[in-house]
Amino acid sequence: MQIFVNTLHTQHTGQHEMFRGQMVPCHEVPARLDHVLAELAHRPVGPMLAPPAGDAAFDAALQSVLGRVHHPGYLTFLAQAWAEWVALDATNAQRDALPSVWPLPNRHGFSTLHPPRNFAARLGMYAFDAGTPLMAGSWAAAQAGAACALAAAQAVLADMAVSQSPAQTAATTASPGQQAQLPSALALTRPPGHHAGPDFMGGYCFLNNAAVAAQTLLDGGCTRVAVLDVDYHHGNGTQTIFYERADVLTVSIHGDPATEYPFYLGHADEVGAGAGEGFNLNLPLSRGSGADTWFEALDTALARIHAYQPQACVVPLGLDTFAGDPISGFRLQSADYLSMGRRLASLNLPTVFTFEGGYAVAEVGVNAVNVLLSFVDARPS
Ligand code: Q9C
Ligand code: ZN
Repeated sequence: MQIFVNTLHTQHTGQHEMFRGQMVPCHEVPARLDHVLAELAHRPVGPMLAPPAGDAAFDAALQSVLGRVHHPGYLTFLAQAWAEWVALDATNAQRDALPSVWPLPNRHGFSTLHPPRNFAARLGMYAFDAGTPLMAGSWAAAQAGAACALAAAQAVLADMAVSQSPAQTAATTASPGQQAQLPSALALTRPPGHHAGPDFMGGYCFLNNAAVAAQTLLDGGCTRVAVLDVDYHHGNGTQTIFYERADVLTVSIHGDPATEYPFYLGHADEVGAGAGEGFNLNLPLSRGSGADTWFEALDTALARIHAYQPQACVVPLGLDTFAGDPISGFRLQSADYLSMGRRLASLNLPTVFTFEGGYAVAEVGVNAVNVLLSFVDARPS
């Protein structure tokens, strides 16, 4: 497994998030990624790499894929947001930007003829919560993270040689006698991405790294890509990006949005729309669910993905299903992540992982590496 590390991740270090009426220290902290790196140093899973620096073709590919996943107005806003925030008031340089006002499009509406000029009003239009602080380095860190997702997908594509013959690759992986080539890669990055939609940030996410990986796999010759989101929270951003498309099957196992963040999306009856009808599967589980329930849902997810016959898979890997997670409600134990890696490997697909949630900081490294190491150990090399 090739691991692309976002070396700029500490440029995004939030101070506070709004939680139950107070500002509390951020859960999504740089130490999370440091713990994964420390565990990988003890239990290596593959080479530690960086996306190509200063490579014009790579930079062009990054701008191109970001433009296919996100709206241009949103990307421009993100690129300029910090400068606008500081221009409002020089003392803002000491504070993270957070929204505190939102339009209610389904209730009172707002005039699309008069989009607001005010920065706080525009921040509210692009952000769905007050838990995703934006600071001086957020855009640089998020872009460098998306670059890791792009590089990870490109690395997998290179080893698939999918542009020659996707069908051949799929056939080869299925034949038992042969040593099939099953590349995998990880975008080891923060801030995370799966809550970021075409034109919205939230849930600690700005750019959707999993969507960047999926779109890159399609652009590289795959015709069908599956996304299997195992984070505790529904992947509302990824679902929204691909909701009307049949070339990406989005599957998410998560806390029931009736009680769990992000609340407004992630129900079982959301199956996709238009050309995408039938290509979204949500598997919401009650808060408090343990490994038995979770792995039953995983079997359902794997069966649906198998039926779709994708050429590649993207796994937004959140470790906040852990029993000790401070903001989540499932009850997986560290050993369960070994089983998770083995079960994911059983798909026998070229796979890109993106690092998402997981806020039991001391344990997130062990749990992440348990998935990754058991995944690679279960596959031909
Ligand atoms: N009472 C990810 O895991 N706050 N984002 C939840 C719960 C936001 C999680 C508050 C959680 C966002 C990538
Ligand atoms: Zn999460």
